[in-house]
Amino acid sequence: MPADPTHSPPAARIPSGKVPALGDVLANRAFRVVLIKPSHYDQDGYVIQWWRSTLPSNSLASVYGLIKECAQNRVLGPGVDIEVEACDECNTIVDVKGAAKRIRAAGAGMVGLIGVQSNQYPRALDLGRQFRALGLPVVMGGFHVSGCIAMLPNSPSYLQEALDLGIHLFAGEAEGRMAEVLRDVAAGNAKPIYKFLNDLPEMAAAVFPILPRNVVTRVVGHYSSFDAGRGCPFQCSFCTIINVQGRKSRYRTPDDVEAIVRANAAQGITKFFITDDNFARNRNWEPILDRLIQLHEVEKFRIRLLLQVDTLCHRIPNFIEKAAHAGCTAVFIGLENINPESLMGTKKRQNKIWEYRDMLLAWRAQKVMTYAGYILGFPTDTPESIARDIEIIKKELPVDILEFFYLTPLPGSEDHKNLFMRGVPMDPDMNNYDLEHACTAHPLMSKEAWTQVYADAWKRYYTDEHVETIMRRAAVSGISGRKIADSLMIFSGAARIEGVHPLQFGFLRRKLRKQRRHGMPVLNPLLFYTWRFADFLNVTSQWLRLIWRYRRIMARVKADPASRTHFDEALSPHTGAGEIDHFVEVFADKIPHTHGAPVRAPAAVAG
Ligand code: B12
Ligand code: SF4
Repeated sequence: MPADPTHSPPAARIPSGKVPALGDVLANRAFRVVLIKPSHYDQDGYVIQWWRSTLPSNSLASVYGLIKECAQNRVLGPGVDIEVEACDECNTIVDVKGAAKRIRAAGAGMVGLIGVQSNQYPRALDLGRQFRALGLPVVMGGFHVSGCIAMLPNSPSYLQEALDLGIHLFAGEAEGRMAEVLRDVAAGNAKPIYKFLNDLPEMAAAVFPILPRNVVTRVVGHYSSFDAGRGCPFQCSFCTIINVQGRKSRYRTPDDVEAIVRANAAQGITKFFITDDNFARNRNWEPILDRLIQLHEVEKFRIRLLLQVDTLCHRIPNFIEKAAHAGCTAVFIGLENINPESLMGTKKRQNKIWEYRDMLLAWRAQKVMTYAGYILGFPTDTPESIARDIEIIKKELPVDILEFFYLTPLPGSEDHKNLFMRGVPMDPDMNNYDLEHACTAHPLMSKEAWTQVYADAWKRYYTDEHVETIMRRAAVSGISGRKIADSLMIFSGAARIEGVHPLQFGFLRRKLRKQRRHGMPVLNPLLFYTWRFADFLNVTSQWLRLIWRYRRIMARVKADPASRTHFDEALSPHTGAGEIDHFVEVFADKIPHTHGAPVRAPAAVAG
C-alpha cells in the first residue's frame, strides 16, 4: 500500500505534467465521465460479450444516477458541465481510443470502471491499463475492491496491480460520496483508495439507479433494474454481500420506487430486475409492493418484475400474492442444496428443506416461474450424492429452472477469509471466480471430478424427458409456455453450448481478435478468422438443433389433452400436518432439531 493514502501516486495524474487547478482550467468547459461495466474473459482469453445481453447491470445504473445528480448540482462549479456516458461491456464493444477522444474533446474527465466483481477484475485492469497509457484518470469500484478491503488484512496486495497502474479504488457505497471523488479527480489529487465501508448510506431518499433508453435496449426484453433495498439478515459463509452492505435492512421509500418506475416509464421502460439479494427481507417490502400494485393494476403501467427471494418467503403473509399482483413473473431463489448437512456447514440455517415444496407451489399458484440456484461442492458432496440429489429434485420439487454453481470462496466472503488466513491454496487467477470454476481443493473430489460433476449436472437436469415434464407442469399451472420454453433453452444451452453460465449469457456471441487478455498473443487474422468461423458454425448448429428439439417437445405438450390435467409427485401439496416428502425422509437424520423441523420417526430414516 502506498505510504500516504491521501496523495495520488504520480501515475494517477494526467501525465501532461500539468495538474489542472479545479475551477481555473475547468471554467466554462466540460468534464466527461465514461462509465464502463467490464465483462470478463472466456477460457480462450476473449471478452465475453454479445450483441444483446440478457440481464441489466444495476451497478451501472446506480453510478450513472449518481453522476447525473452531480451534473445537476454542478458539483464542479457553476461553469462546468458534467457529461456522462455509460456502457455495459457484456453488450457493447468498448472503444478505448474513441472514449479517450471524447474526454479530451470535453476538456477533462475520467473513466469509471463500475461494479467490478472479482471475476471481472483482470478485464477491468486491462481496460484501466489502456486508459492509463492514454493519460486518463481511472477510478474502479465494486464488490472486488469492497470485499477485499472489508475482509482481508493487507487486502491491497490483491489490489496492488491496480494501484501500481495509478487506478484509484473506491470501497463502499457511493451515495453521497460521488461529488468528492469527481472534485478530487478534476483537481488532480484523487486518493489512491477511498474507503467508506464503515459508514453505509441510508437509502430513504437516496439517488436512484437509472440508465438512458439506448443503454437499456441493449438488454433483451428491455429490462432495467433498481435495488429497493440493501443488506440481508442471514449469515451464509459463502456470501460477500453481508460483509459489504451489512446485515441491517436499508430500504427505499414507496415514493422513491414510484419515482423510479415513472422515470423509466417516461422512456418506455417498465420491466425491472429488482436486485435486492433477498427482497423478502426488505423490511419495507409491503408498502413498496402496494405502490407497485397501484401503478400496475390501477394506473395500468405494464410492469414486469424479476425478484430474488429466500426459501422462507412463503411464510410471510401476502408476500407472494402481492408480488404477483405487482407484476412479478419470475423469482430467483437461493435453494442452494437439499442436504441439511451441507446447508448447516455454510450457515444457511434458514433453508428448511421440508418447506421447499410448499414454497415452490405457492409461487406456482400465482403463475410465477421459479429459478433456483444450486451449489455443487459442499464438503460432503460426492459425484454420487450430487447425481442422487438432482434426480430427487426432478421428481419431488416443482422448480422450473435449476442453475448450478461451484461453491466458491469469493473475495469478501467469510469462506475466503478463513482459507486466506489459514494459508490454504486458492486459485490466484481472479478471472476464475465466476462460480464456474473450482477455485480451491475439495475434501472428497479431485478438481477433475468436481469439474465433471458440474458439466454433468446441467446434462442430468436438462434431459429432454425432464424438459417435457417442466413444460407439462407449466401448462397445468398456467405459466406462459413461451417464457418457459425460452428459459429452458437458455439455461440448458448456455453452459453446454457456449461454455458460459446462463447469468452471463446473451444473444449472438462476439469475439474480437484484438480484445484478448493481456499477455495472451493476438492471433494472425487468417488463423483467427478460420478458427472463429468454425467455432461459429459449431455453436450455431448446436443451438439450432436444441431449438428444434424444444419446439417439438412444446408442440407435443400443447397438442396432448393430458397436459391440462398433468399431475405428479412434485405438484402434490402436503395434505396433513406432519406429512413429509420422501427426500426429507432420506435426509431425516441430518436435519437439526430446530423449531418446526419434522419430528423423526426412527423407522422412516432411510440411507
Ligand atoms: C444484480 C447482480 C448481478 C446482475 C447484474 C450485475 C450488476 N453488478 O449489476 C447479474 C445477474 C448479471 C449478475 C451476475 C453475476 N454475479 Co452478481 N450480483 C448482483 C447483485 C445482486 C446486485 C448488484 C448491485 O446492483 N448492487 C447494488 C450496487 C449499488 O452496489 P455495487 O455494485 O457495489 O455499487 C456501488 C459501489 O460499489 C460503488 N461503485 C461501484 N462501482 C463504482 C465505480 C466508481 C467509479 C465509483 C466511484 C463507485 C463505484 O457505488 C455503487 C453505488 O453505491 C450483487 C450483490 C449486491 N448486493 O451487490 C451480486 C454480485 C455483485 N454478483 C456476484 C457474482 C459472483 C456474480 C456472477 C459472477 C456469478 C453468478 N453466477 O451469480 C455472475 C456473472 C457476472 C458476469 N460476469 O457477468 C457477486 C460478486 C462477488 C465478488 N467478490 O466478485 C455478488 C456480490 C453476489 C455474491 N454472490 O456475493 N449479478
Ligand atoms: S441469504 Fe443470500 S444475501 Fe443473505 S446472507 Fe445468504 S447468500 Fe447472502
